[in-house]
Amino acid sequence: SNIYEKNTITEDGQLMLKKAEKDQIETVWDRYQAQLPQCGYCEMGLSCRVCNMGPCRVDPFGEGPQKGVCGADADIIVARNLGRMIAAGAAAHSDHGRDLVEVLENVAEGNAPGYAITDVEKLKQVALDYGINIDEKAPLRIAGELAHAMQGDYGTRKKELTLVKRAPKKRRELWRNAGIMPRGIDRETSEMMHRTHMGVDNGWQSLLLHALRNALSDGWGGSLIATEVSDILFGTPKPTPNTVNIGVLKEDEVNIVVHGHNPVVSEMILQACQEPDLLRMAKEKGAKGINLAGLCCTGSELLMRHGIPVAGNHLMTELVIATGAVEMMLVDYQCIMPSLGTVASCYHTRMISTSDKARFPGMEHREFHPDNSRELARELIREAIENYEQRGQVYIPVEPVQSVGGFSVEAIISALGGTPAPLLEAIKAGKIRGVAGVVGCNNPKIRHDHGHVTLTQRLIENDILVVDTGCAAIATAKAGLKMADAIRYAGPGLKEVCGALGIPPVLHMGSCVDNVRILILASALADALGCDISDLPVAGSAPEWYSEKAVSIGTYFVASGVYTVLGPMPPITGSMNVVKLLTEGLNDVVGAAFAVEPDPEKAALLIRRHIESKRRALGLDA
Ligand code: NFS
Ligand code: SF4
Repeated sequence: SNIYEKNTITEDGQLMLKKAEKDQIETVWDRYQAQLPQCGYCEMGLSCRVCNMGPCRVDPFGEGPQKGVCGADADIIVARNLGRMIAAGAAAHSDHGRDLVEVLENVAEGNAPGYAITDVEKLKQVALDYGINIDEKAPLRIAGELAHAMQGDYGTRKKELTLVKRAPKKRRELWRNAGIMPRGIDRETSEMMHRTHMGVDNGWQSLLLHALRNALSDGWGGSLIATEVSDILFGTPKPTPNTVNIGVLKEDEVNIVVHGHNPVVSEMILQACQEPDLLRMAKEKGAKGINLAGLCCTGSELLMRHGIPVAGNHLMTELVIATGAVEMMLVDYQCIMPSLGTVASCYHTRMISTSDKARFPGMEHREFHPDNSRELARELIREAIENYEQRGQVYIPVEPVQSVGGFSVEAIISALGGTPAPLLEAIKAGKIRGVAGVVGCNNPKIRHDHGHVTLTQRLIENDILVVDTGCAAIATAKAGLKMADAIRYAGPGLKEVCGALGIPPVLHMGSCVDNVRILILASALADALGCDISDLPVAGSAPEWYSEKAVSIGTYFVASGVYTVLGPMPPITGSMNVVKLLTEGLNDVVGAAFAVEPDPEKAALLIRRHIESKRRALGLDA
């Protein structure tokens, strides 16, 4: 096999890599090769840059120094480094959530033209969760009070985050008893930064326990707020057909691509793309229309709510530009490679950064705020249309793949006829053995999409329903596992159930903040069975993860009671104490633990074994 096939399983990826090579475009895979061999100390988590007596490293072979200048040993250094990864991931999700709360507040005050309350039912329901009296109040007034109450969750006033009430009762008691109940979203992240300062928390166990609490403040706090407020503002997703891969770009239309995470920008771009005067302008310039496509999680946000096509996931973001077909790419924040501006400089593509907190070389900065979004989006689309004339040769080598997305918990429950009971019955009867979440990123250390697709195939073949999010969800969609007739890839039981419901065996549940939808689904199943999440035949996995956000997600899954298998090894092998706690000891603390298995075939076996053992413990196959 050639180098292209070694890097990615996808046809569009392979063909685009060839094109990029011809165009002399440097990609993420080239830079990864140039970094090899990567630092062994850092790979094991044994280097520390926390203070300026360092940097320090601990020798894993026991010959060189075993302590940093301050006296920290391998256990402390590894635990501190992992804690800081989780803090960064939780901060990213939660700050994204905060931006949505600010838009909600601006909508309530009438300062956000173009934004509105789209799902009033959900607004009311979340407001009730916050203890807000909604009687005879106008939606905008409720929205204002809800935004204010959510801001309280970010701070120090609370003893417990409001939305943990959606977790099963047993789980909340467990968190209280273990001392890991999240109190404030920013508080837990800030405390993690404090604890990992030199000379504060030097107990590797207490550091890791706080890391669980910090991750829970993301899953049951910042991310959950991000998802709920996105649904309130832009609508709760319903099953919608869509198309995926690089073939969604159109040769004869103005192609506009949104990349990043926050729907606050991409939703406004979508509105502008649909405006008749701009469509007319595109036609005057000789284009057949305006084609909006997404990348990564903001792509999944638009796909979930509007069926907007997605051109690719994380490792495809440079290659999308190399088609020469993109008039404009707009980015907000997170997972946007700082190389994109350089790639775009070889084509006519205009690169626009939109967030006050995220700048990139080779991009033009045009800042979006709730009060100027609508106007700015129109202005930028006009400029993108102007740019159509500058196009050179275009290379779009594949046809798009059909898929179905939009499976919010509400949509799943409604597909089931209003209650989770039919899903439970299918699980009890053994037609569906269990449910697995396949989530997370791409990483050039793993053949692109191979982990996601192979693992998902093995699971559905064995009657395990797969729910996915983020770049994993885009991978399985591209592989055809979400086509209307994808049940042919499923085992007999899963095929029967999904066939009857008219759903694919792999359900796209959204972006990475939407992993909380999986938590809510698991809680609904646990409540219906009268058990805890850790008793359920469910599992999680992140076969190709790369980001700090993914570490936070994996950790809040485990802390919520979900056994989670990671593909790439996190930087912890320098401390066997930390490795053992995370892979075994946590079972005694939270009833779940991590496993690490880069081979998706083997990871599928681990998950199947886990699901079968949970079934036995519940007495399901007696
Ligand atoms: Ni999630 Fe989305 Fe993708 Fe990974 Fe990045 S885009 S938030 S972090 S790479 S899945
Ligand atoms: Fe070195 Fe300790 Fe400072 Fe880390 S905190 S850099 S181990 S002296």
